[in-house]
Amino acid sequence: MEEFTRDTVYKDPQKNIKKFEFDQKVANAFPDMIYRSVPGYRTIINYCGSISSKYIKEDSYCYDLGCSLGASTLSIIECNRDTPFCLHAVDNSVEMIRRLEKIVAESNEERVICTLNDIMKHPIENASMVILNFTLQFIPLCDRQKLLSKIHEGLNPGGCLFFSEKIKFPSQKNNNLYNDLHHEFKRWMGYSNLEISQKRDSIENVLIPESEETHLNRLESVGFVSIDKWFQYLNFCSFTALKPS
Ligand code: GEK
Repeated sequence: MEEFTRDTVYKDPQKNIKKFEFDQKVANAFPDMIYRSVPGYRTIINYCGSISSKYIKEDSYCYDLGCSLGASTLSIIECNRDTPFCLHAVDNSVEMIRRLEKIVAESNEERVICTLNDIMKHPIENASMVILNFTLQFIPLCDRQKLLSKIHEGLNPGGCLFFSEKIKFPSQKNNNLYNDLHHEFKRWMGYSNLEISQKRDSIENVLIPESEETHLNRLESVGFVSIDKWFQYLNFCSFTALKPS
């Protein structure tokens, strides 16, 4: 069994805060880190599984893009026990994908294929469902349209994109308010002010949030329909969007 630790990555004062990376330290603490940092994370993961069972079709592919340690992947597998399909879990962090490979091997699940790859380069085809859970925010702004267009192209008619992001609010006032509330959430989850501020400095310009309006316009512009926000907790949202049948 893989052993994961409590997130102490930013616990001690750091002289030079290095740019956030999905490295060994982060991968070892990732389940705890994301649970204590993303409001509503467990709900999103659980519903990702439930919603997938409405869309995943026999003999099709599902893609979990930026899968990390496979929380969405495993939720989907659990909710589609009897469906013969194949799930491609893709991440460009070697530390994440190696750990996920071990988890999948230990579960004897043959429907999951783990691939170390940049999602910009990964082919998408015959897809009944694509998951982008908190991944687009790490893709350079100039590539986001191209990625969504590729996902739309690779989805079968009626296929579903399940998409979750940290969002930015259009007004600076609201943005500051929700950032403060998010930091309060992290304090409730046991992070110190030092941990919160060091993580914030490290992830700035690495995680680039956009407004809900920007996301909706982009999804629409590449051809998605029935774009619905099914969940929001502070500045964290989750959407479903369909390729027309
Ligand atoms: C979850 N979805 O638990 N190609 C492939 N992977 C990438 C790329 C890229 N270009 N850029 C970033 N990643 C997961 C959580 S975490 C979100 C996703 C977070 C990967 C990166 O290595 C990391 O594993 C993941 O996207 C983002 O539901 O940490 O806030």
